[in-house]
Amino acid sequence: MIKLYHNALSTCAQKVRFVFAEKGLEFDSHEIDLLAGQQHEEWYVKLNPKHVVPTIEHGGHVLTESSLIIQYLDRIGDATPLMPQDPYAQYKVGKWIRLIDDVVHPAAPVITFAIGPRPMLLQQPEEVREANIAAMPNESSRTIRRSVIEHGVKAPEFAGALRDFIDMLDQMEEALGNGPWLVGDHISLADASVLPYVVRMEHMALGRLFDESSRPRVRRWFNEIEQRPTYQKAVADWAPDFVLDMFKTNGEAVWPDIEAQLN
Ligand SMILES: N[C@@H](CCC(=O)N[C@@H](CS)C(=O)NCC(=O)O)C(=O)O
Repeated sequence: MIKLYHNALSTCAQKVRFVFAEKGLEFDSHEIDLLAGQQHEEWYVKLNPKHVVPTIEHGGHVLTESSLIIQYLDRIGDATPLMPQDPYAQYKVGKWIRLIDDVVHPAAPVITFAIGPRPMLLQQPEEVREANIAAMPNESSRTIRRSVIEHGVKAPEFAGALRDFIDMLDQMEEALGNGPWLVGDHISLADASVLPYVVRMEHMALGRLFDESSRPRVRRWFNEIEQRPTYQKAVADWAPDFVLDMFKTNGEAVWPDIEAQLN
């Protein structure tokens, strides 16, 4: 059994759990409480020196980096391959994976922490919040985290992060003009890679950026994925209602400020 260290709402963990489900693979679940700072505990850092989830343990090996993990799962699982056979289609899947790793994922904590958990974090005693941020190993991530928690969607980093998410939606809208999935006729690792970031927008009340009138192909793609039992099992079932309600309320509250940045 593969051991998975993950977090219910982490984008990279959603991606990996979705591929587990699509490949019909099971995992032995070890949840890491990111808001409580469990990712910084010594035993976990030995497994994942970047202090992040997800991590898997399989066959005596420790594997990190969600994009590499999903490719590994695709190779070891028996179900229909999520990487197409055609070399050019493989290249296109690789480009989506790179877009997520290089551009969209780095923007995700900005979007998330400026909106969803921000009011809750502002209620924590400052020393608790600061201790958690201080334990993050990357200096620029610490600076950004402090800024978005302090200034919310008015933080200087927010507009650029939002633009990165919107560019992703535009690229999806264009790609989905060729068929129901991002690459080829079947769901692939490209769809799995992008999915959590679309989900994140939906959770933060940003779903209006891909509704039937703004980006109808992305909306239909998302509707299609939401109906898959694998989505239910890997993403929806892990998201606690009270957290989703909190994110949505906080997202609605800041929507006017976000909308102002779009014009
Ligand atoms: N490149 C890594 C990034 C993983 C990552 O950033 N994980 C986030 C959750 S989505 C995390 O664990 N953050 C820890 C923190 O916020 O302190 C991967 O793809 O696995």
